[in-house]
Amino acid sequence: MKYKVLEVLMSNIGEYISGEALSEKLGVSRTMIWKHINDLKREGYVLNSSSKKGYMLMSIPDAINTCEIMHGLESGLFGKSVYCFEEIDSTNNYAKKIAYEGCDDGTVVVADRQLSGRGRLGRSWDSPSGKGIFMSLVMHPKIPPEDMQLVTLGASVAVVKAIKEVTGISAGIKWPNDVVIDGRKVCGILTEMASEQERISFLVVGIGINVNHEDEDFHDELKDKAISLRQHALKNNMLGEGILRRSSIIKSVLRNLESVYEHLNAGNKSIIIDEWKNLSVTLGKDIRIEIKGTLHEGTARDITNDGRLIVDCRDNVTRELLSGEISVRGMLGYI
Ligand code: BT5
Repeated sequence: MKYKVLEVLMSNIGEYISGEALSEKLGVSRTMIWKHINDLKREGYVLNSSSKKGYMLMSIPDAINTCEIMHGLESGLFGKSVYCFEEIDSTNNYAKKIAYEGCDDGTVVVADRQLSGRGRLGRSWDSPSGKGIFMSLVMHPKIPPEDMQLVTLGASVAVVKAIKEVTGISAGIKWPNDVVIDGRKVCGILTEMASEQERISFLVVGIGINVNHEDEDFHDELKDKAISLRQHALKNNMLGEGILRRSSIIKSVLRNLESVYEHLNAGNKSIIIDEWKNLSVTLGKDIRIEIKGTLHEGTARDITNDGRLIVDCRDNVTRELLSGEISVRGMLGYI
């Protein structure tokens, strides 16, 4: 109910709405409305209260809640069902649980903080409170399991577009799943699949984006390989109103990812591949790859139409790499 009150206030931002009107509209007592208003104030919403005129929403914090995410959401399928948590072990874990229980295609799970955020291959994802976006989407794509990698590539394209739309920052994609700015990682994507008899039962696409981290919010071992949007924006005098609103970025990711999803379901793989290639910072680079403990050096030439990286190696062998089994490092630094 608290977020129903917020929804009405957000639709009338800058205008007073009386306690009586709120109570009639939402079918709860004025005392309950007053209690919810106080709760919202505690969450950082700035509200003017006037005994004669009622309540007016003045400013909105960078909060993660269902109302913030669903208000003004332009995607149709993605975000019809949204689960928000202040704290959770991992949004991917929760998304997998509800996917097994049969939740809808496009269900979104978001948390303000993760206690055991996960990366690939048992690695962890640093997820401090109030700083980043930690979200997972449940999808039932109409594609064969071997094309799953395209969903990860498409998700990275959607993230780059959303970052550009909301903040003006240009990011690139390091194959297969990292979004990078200034050679540092700003976003990681973890796609997990449940399949049966040659078909995908569901995918969970987990997206972590560093948004408002300051230098001290990154552990020492991440300080020179991670970056937040805020850090880049501050360095480049791009931080207009002084705050990057995580919910705006989430909404833009959902809209852009929905368009990727529609292309994939319609069999238009080449649109995703071409967009990915335009944003790639890996193609054309000399890279070092590790396959089952052996190091190879070569040039990343292209990707296949199911998303494998084609590398011309120095030993004159061309290798096609599928994510998950290898690690890629640039010869010069992180990319
Ligand atoms: C990834 O793995 O990049 C996938 C990360 C996916 C995180 C999201 S958050 C929502 C959803 N729920 C989850 O539990 N996970 C997903 P990988 O390529 O394995 O990269 C992991 C490595 O990135 C770590 O070993 C660190 O070196 C580095 N790293 C960890 N946290 C980071 C951060 N916040 N920013 C940049 N780099 C980080």
